[in-house]
Amino acid sequence: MSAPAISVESLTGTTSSELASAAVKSGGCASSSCGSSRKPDDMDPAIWDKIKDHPCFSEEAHHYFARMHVAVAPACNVQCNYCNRKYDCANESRPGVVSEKLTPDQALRTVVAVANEVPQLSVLGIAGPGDACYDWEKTKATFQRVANEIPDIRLCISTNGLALPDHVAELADMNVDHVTITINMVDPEIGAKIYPWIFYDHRRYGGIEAARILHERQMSGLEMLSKRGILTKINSVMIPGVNDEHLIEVNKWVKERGAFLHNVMPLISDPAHGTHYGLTGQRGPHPIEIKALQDRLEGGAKLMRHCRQCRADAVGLLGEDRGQEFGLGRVPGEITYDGSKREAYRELVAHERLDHVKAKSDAIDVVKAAGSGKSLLVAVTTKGGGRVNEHFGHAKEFQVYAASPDGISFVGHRKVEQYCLGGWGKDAILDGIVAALEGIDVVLCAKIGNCPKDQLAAAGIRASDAYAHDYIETAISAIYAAASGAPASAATA
Ligand code: CLF
Ligand code: SF4
Repeated sequence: MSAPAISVESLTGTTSSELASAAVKSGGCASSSCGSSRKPDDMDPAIWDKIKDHPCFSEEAHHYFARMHVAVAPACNVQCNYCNRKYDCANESRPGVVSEKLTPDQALRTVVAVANEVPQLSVLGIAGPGDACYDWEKTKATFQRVANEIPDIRLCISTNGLALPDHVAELADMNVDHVTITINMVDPEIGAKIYPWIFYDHRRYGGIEAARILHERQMSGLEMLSKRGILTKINSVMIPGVNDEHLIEVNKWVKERGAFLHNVMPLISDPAHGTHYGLTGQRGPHPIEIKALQDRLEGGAKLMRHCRQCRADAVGLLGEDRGQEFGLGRVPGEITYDGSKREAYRELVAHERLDHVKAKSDAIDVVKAAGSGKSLLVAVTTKGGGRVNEHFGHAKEFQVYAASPDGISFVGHRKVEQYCLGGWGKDAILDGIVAALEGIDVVLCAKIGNCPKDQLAAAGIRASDAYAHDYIETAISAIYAAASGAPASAATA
């Protein structure tokens, strides 16, 4: 599958008329009959409509659509042992200081500035640095202002669940149709090891009583959301020796209560962050332990595997963070929403996604037809659009896919430091990348130099830029078929 003359990957930074023209050249059209991408055949159309442009709720959508978070809700009613209030909410975010806390008016200006410049923007999330439901008035004021200005943006919150039942009706009234609840336990005895205290109904509770109240409120909030048809994702922080085995029970409970997705995230416990767990030596899980748990959870509540544990002020596609480009100092005091870039982008993406769905299906057929019992782990560099389109030296993460007789599936990502800065690659960084790619069989990227290619080869990893700008699955199928000794025609079908 060759790349179109103008592709989704190249759209950021173009003008709205260039975007519209790109849509026409690549076969997109402005009529509503071809304006939405094909839904998976086994999915309720109403659910597909809710997730098809949400980068967290749909793995496929994360290739095309971006989220932004606004840090408007700093207050919290729970203390988690993995959180230091100086940092972002670790429920939903990688610990790291939020650059700026915003008022609802400042948040509105920032969202408009991003929507005018980032055509992929589809979701506004409030995910810390505190709790979106506890700091409710600021959450509500922000959503009301933004929905008024940009009616088609999706609204999304992340919460610890303690104050959630008090606000489900208002969330529904405001058309918030995606909610994340962090649920780390369904047994208060385990909860007492995670939460030293909560603040509820005007007083502070500790120990098992605190965990019991939190658990009851979480379950009640989840059931209320499910009854109203609001899609709920459950985030669980995996804490080895505390709740790792227990998350199997959590998965069952949330599935029974209608959760749409379950996202198991690794505990981050760097002592430098000053959290209780960090300071007491509680370790986080190794990637292999997370994968093993996810594999055991298959068949339960559907799993999310593409989470990036993003910051509470993150902006952009998952895995990238453009928040610094839109700091308050860079946003005009007065700004008007111009939706033309987003509209043109959506037209182009609607066409591109149809093409991608077909290419992916063909690629899976090629892998199955290869008649091989082999499994390959393939790491891909991409900057979006579902294509192999990032240079090895520019990558800050690799997306990892498994190809096997069952087909091709996304299994996760590996973060790395950018190798090439200012035209030069750094040896120490390359060593780190090779270590991060342990277990990978093949690296696919848009361009790679001889030096990194040789070093990868010495570590037993083959690297190729022969599939630059192809769809990821198409490239993987060709590699898989070739490795299986399938005929060249099958490999390039
Ligand atoms: Fe933000 Fe969370 Fe909404 Fe997404 S993030 S509030 S659901 S819009 Fe997404 Fe980021 Fe993972 Fe969260 S990748 S940390 S799951
Ligand atoms: Fe920190 Fe979030 Fe836990 Fe509150 S809910 S203590 S902000 S991790």
